[in-house]
Amino acid sequence: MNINLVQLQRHGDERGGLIALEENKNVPFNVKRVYYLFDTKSGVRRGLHAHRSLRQLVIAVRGSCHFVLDNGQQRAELILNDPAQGLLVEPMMWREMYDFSEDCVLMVLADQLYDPADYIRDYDGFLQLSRARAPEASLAPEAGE
Ligand code: T46
Repeated sequence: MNINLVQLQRHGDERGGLIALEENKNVPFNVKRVYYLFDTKSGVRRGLHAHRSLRQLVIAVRGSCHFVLDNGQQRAELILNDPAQGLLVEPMMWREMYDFSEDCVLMVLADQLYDPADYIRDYDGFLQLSRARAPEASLAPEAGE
């Protein structure tokens, strides 16, 4: 499964670091909303949903967490721990985050305002919708078959 990581340029100097985020430049969409997750308690799993149409760029600006992505056919996992790296999360991607470090601040840029109706919080429902949207992908033979 393709994991889309955006490498962000560090502009820091001897005084410290600085990274700039600009819509439709290093952020590949119009930014309508920014939010951040912090003070996540030990042992907590967050996310556990997909979005119907939301695009997001997720950056661990401090600390680290594990990030699971699932497109309905494949699951991939990575550790976010670099403020110079953004994870692009496309629509119809199930996501789960866990193992947050105590100091973790996960900043998320989104291309839409908050809309609870955009969330799919039931995994079986997500799988059904994902197969209905891309039936050919779920039936496609593996390369070489
Ligand atoms: C996502 C992952 C990475 C708002 O009122 N406005 C907002 O913009 C957001 C994102 C949330 N909320 C409220 C809704 C809940 O009462 O904040 C509370 C916590 O939200 P949620 O349980 O959805 O948080 P996470 O950490 O499970 O998921 C969040 C985002 O919701 C989600 O879009 O991709 O972070």
